[in-house]
Parts: sequence; C-alpha cells; structure tokens
Amino acid sequence: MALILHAGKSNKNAYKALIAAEYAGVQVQLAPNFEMGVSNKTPEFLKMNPIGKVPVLETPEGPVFESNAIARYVARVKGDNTLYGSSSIDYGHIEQWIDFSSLEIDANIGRWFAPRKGFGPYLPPAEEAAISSLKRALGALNTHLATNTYLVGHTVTLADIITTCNLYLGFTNIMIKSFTSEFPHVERYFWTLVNQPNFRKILGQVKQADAVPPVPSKPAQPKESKPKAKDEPKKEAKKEAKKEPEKPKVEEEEEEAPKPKPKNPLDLLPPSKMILDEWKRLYSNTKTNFREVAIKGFWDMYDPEGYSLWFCDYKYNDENTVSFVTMNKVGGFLQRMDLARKYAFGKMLVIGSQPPFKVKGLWLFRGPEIPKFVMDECYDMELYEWSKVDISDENQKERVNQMIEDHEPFEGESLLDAKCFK
Ligand SMILES: N[C@@H](CCC(=O)N[C@@H](CS)C(=O)NCC(=O)O)C(=O)O
Repeated sequence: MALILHAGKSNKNAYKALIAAEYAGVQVQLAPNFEMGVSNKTPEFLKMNPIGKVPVLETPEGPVFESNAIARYVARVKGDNTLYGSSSIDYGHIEQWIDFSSLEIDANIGRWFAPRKGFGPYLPPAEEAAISSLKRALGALNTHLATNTYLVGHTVTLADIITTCNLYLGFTNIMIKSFTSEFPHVERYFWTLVNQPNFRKILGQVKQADAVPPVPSKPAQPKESKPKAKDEPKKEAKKEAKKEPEKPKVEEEEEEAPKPKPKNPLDLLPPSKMILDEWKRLYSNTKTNFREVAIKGFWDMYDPEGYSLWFCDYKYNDENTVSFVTMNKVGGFLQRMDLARKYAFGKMLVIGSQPPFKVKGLWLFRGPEIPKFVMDECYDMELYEWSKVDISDENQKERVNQMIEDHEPFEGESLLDAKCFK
C-alpha cells in the first residue's frame, strides 16, 4: 500500500521523499487535491503536524513530519538499499551532509530568497549576510566535489537527494549563472544529479533562474529602527539601498516596457558559403562510405572564414569513474547546448574501456571564435579546455575526421559512447 505524502506538487521538501522513494522502490503518493493554506489548516492535518507545516507523511504506524525525517523514513522502510551507505562512517558522513545542506545551504538560500518574495522583511544587511554564508557553504561543497562525484562513496545516497533538492530551490529561483559559476563542481554535481532518471521523474526538466527576483517595491523597515524624527526613515532607506549587495541588473529593467529581442550577433556575420543544415543533413543521411561521402563533403563545404573548429577536453576526467554518470554528464551538456543549435555542430566522445573515462569533443561554431553567448550561458563550457583546430595541420585534420566518424580505436582506446549535437 502506498504511503501518502501531504504536500503540493511543487514542494522541494516533498521532492526529497519522492526521489528517495524512487531509489528505494517504496510507493509514495501525493495526497489528492492537496491545497496549500487550506488542507494543512484542517483539524485532521493539525493532528498529524500541530504547526500545520508541510510535508507530512502518513504511514501505517502514524504520521511523520519534517521533510528530512520523512525522507529518512522512506529510505529505511524497506532497508534493502544503499541510500544510507554501507558502513558506520558512511552513515556519519551522510548525516553530516544532510545537516550541512539543511543548515548552511537551504537556510541561507531561504534567508536570501524569502524576503525578495515578500515573505518577511527585506533588509539589505541581512541579505548580505545570507549571501556571504551561502557562498562560504557552497565554497566548501565545491572543494569536496572537486574530487568526489557524489557526497559519500560512489553512488547516490540520501545526502545527495536532500542536498540536490535544497540546491534545486536556489538554482531554479535565485542562484543565477553568474552566481553559480564561481562553484563549477557544485554546478556539475547539480546538473548531473537532476538529470539522473530517478530525479528527473520527479523534478522534470530543470531550468536555472535567469534573473534574481527584484527587491519588493516597498522594503520593510525593521521594527527596532522606527524613526524618532520625521525625516529619518528616508535617509535610512537611502543608505540601505546604497549598501545593497549583488543588486540584480534586471530589477530596473523589469519595470520598463519589453524591448524587442536583439539579434544574435552571429546573424550579422557576413554570409557564409557553408550552410550548416546542409552539413547536418549530409552527416545524418550518410550510411555507407562515410569517409568518402560525409568527411569529404565536410571539407568541401567547410568555410574557415565563416566557421571555426574546436577541440575540447574535459578538465576533470579523474571524476569520470562511473560509465553511466559520465555519459549522462555529456548528455546534459548537449541538452544545454540547445541554445546554439542554429550555430553549431558537435561530436562528443567518451573514451576508454575502464574508468576513469576521458571525454573529448569536436565542435564547429559559426564565426571565428566560440560564440560569447554560448560561453556565458552554458556552464559546461568552463569544464573543458578548448583549443582551436589548425586546419593547415594534417594531423589535426585527421583527428577531426576521426571524431566526426567515431573512429575506433580513438587515440589507441575504444569508445564507450559517441554523441552528436546537430
Ligand atoms: N523544516 C520543515 C519546513 C517545512 C515548511 O516550512 N513548510 C512550508 C512549505 S515549504 C509550510 O508548510 N509553510 C506553511 C506555514 O508555515 O504555515 C521541513 O523540512 O519539512
């Protein structure tokens, strides 16, 4: 019989238990017709959680409240999984990261986000303190993840589930790319985890926030700083506005009428004789004699004035210890490159028969450089070393050919996977 979880459909605290349930093979169902602010105020609900907060899990042995406790219960109810690791020290570390992500990450994201959404007073120094504590925590997490794929051991544990759900709130609401790019290992970790099938089933496709929510139009004043003299509050408000940290540029813009979308600068480049779609069609339709037809066709079409070719090499190959995680990581990269589909073609190879696997790729971009918007908007770009292909060098040209045709062996090794972006 399924356990009943009382929560709305988009509650990141409920996601913890729902994802844990997927890993643990436990049936958990959201209570039908749950309505936040109504269902959690009824006498029946208050019997389950006297302070009326969600989520609450109904079990045959009685209710459990507090989302971490619920997720722990779900992870353990059958007791035949590794969500809690396989030794006492794993268990200790899993609990350590659960507390860390709840107290140092989730709490500070909440202190930053909630006042901007109008839940509680907006106080610039408090926001500054929350952001600074959050950065300290993300810095520590980033250092740990520089040499670890998961928080504990070599598989997903409850610590990853709870940490990812906590990061999810930040990534989807307030931690925009320019903020998270300071923590590349956290970014890699987050996108890898949310793209695991058991996470994806619950979270769907995750999209990073592209703007920090603006400051509420009437910032609340702290009760203690109530003005004595008539003209003091204005001065205070002005001073605080000056001190405001990380003021999002979007704030002022959001008030204005929408501007027409500027053209992508790549559309303003001089026309090229190379038609990218023609190359993509040739690549897709060539089933035999690939060298003679597709590769030859590529070089016949290639326009070094209008396009450039780039090799990329993953900087953290030592982390690629699990084949499916490595392949998912590359899959995630290609999904995020969707924004460049009109201007790029790519091949990504996962190389080797044993871990750690190497990830290398070849990209064709419109224009003489890697487009700036790709660098700015696709965080994966920073995870690779990029070098421009010198097409006057026959060895480099041959390497391009081998990457396009998934040549095996590649640089003496077999291919675990080859993905194409077209
Ligand atoms: N520490 C609790 C936090 C629960 C919580 O704050 N829930 C919010 C919704 S996400 C809520 O029920 N708010 C309604 C209220 O405060 O009355 C947990 O992890 O379950």
